[in-house]
Amino acid sequence: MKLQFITSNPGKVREAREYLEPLGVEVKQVHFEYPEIQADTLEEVAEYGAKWLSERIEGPFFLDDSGLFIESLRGFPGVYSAYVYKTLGVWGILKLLEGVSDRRAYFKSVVAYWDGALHTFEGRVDGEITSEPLGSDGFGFDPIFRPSGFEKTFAEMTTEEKNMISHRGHALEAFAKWLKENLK
Ligand code: ITT
Repeated sequence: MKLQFITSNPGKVREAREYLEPLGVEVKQVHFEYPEIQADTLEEVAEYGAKWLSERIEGPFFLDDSGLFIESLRGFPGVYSAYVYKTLGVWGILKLLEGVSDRRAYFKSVVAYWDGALHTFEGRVDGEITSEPLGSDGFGFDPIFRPSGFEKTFAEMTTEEKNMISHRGHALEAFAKWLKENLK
């Protein structure tokens, strides 16, 4: 089957393809700007976006809304991650954490799938913010995020390694399981 993935982010597409294509799901990237409302949670942002798109896009599609939540910054940048990445970047985050010993953070991803009804799938990965950027793979905040129990940052991992433990990998896993059970 073929599914439309509404996103402007090629890193997300690479990860979704790597995960879903071996399962027989072809992923077609569709660029279609949708409103990302100002809300407290990723779930609200994803659900609003999916409903808005459902009135404008033919056929089933999914989107992914994700963010980096830093404990000592009370969850910032969270739902504002895309904007903060564009404005402050990884160096801006490192600057905010200068001298801060509590480096705990997590990534969260909400995948919203629309097929006439809305289905959402979530994933989370815990880890810490490194003191410097490491690695050149991945995208976004990957060079400064080291998942718990690993020596490498996400940017030092292959897409396959990252998918096995990441927030998006877990959300895609739940999504793939649901597709398998519901699309017989
Ligand atoms: P679309 O909305 O078009 O899909 P986007 O990049 O704007 O693309 P989001 O609104 O979900 O995506 O923003 C999430 C931001 O959080 C993203 O731009 C990255 O900076 C960061 N992010 C999310 N997942 C990440 C990951 O797996 N690795 C590194 N950074 C990530």
